[in-house]
Amino acid sequence: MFCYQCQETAGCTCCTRVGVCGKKPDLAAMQDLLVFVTKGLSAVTTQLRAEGVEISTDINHLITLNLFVTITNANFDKDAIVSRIHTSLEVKRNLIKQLSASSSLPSAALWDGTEDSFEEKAAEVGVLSTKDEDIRSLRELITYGLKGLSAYSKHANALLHDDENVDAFLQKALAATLDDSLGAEELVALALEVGKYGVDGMALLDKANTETYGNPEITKVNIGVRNNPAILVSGHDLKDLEMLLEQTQGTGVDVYTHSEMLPAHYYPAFKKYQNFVGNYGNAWWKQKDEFEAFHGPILMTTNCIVPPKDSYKDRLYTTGAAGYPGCQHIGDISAENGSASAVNKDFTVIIEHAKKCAPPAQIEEGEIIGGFAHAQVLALADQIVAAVKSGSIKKFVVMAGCDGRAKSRNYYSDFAKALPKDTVILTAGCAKYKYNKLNLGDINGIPRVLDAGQCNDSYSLAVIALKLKEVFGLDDINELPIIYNIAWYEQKAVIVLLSLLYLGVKNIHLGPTLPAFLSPNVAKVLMENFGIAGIDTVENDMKLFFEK
Ligand code: SF4
Ligand code: SF3
Repeated sequence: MFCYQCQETAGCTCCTRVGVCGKKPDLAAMQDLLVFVTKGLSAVTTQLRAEGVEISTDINHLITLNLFVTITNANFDKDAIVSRIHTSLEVKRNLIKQLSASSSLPSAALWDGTEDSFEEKAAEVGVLSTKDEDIRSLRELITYGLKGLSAYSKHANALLHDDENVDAFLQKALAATLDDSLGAEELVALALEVGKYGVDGMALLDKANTETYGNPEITKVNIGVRNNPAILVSGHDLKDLEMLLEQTQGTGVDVYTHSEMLPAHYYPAFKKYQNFVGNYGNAWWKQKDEFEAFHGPILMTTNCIVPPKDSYKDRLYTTGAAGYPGCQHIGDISAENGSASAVNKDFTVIIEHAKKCAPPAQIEEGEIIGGFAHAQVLALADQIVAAVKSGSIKKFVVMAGCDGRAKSRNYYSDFAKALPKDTVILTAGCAKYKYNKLNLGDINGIPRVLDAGQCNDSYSLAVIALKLKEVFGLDDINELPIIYNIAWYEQKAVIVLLSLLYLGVKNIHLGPTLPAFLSPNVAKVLMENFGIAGIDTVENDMKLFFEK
């Protein structure tokens, strides 16, 4: 195996024997093959579109879900991946028949095979099949960005919001990674275009979320527990949470959020559920201890799964893109019926399981505050602008992104603590858990940590920045008093990064390490053209940001 798609890749280089995330070589091989087949399928759909043929939303969704299941620690179930390869090959076979000519298709589009050939083919088509280090780096940068975009599209699709332009681009860009005629310059341009569609994809999800559940608003979220049996919901899919909350009404079972599901509490629509108690635990990587202490069943709606301990494995359920062998997967009943109607899932088995479990053990108590997505922040714009003009707020620090296991990530807690008291942190994603319980205080009533929501809500931070640029009458977003110090882990952070670059944001600091998939030359292009940089010690970075 060869995988270097996430920040925790072995030795900051690549995982070759087993993934640090727990991915085994046989699973890695099938994921490589699924990506290859999906690229081939995308070359076919792209050519069909060029011939004027409409591609169904079912096929668009198949492609995005194929990419989503290969995101770091989303799906460890090899059988589920193999089954998606079969489905994709079948769909591709049927689509090729509709083409006027298939002669110009790349070999990935033409490849077909039975299951006994999958392993052999997988060995030929992994990351290293692109020999040139820079072309490989750019192709992977694009592919990882598209994986992130797929995840966000999938969540919007679950709320019946689709954007054919985003899907058509996603497939065109995937197909372009197979095109040997594209050189480094063209691929750099394509990576930025991925960022453009990243903005569109996040805007689509923002529209889907806010039209369905209302605009996030300032909310205090309980981090303690009650004395009822309960279900813990993790991941990013709000539709899954909504269905579970509906189905738990009157059952005596409470529901808690975990990690990236925390921001669900900020949406008005979820506040009506009396059994929606609060948030339990921290970022994904602490789940081994926290899931054990929770006592009840856990529903993983997306990444990030840590291979479970035996002590709670029977309590771990997956749905959507998530999967783990031996853990029950809750499917979409509407999809099984072959209809493209609204997602429908039956969580009875989890609810019944919860009833037999002890209430969660309390691991924390108190409240945390959040809900500072664009509408809420813009409602406070006058107060914020006044604070900037009076000098009470000197700088904003965007610290969005992911959290992770690496000890070096303590940098982010220390950095937050060391920030001058006249700075405000703008955050989104699970990176916040490094500092959202530090009680950093407020500035004239404005909390010093403004949490917009999930990683996709980084879109909100961009909207806020663009609004501030307008209010202050600036020509360039980079003239704003905003520092970007972003933590990354998996591929959703890649689409967020490409989106920020597309919006013209310069001098983003990325840590705790730069991506291993950036070759020295590609890293140099990003540094020279966009001022991308890594992080140093907290002390040196404080000097860099505040003593200039
Ligand atoms: Fe390694 Fe990350 Fe790939 Fe897992 S996803 S195998 S940890 S690089
Ligand atoms: Fe976190 Fe996985 Fe990225 Fe959505 S939950 S930010 S790491």
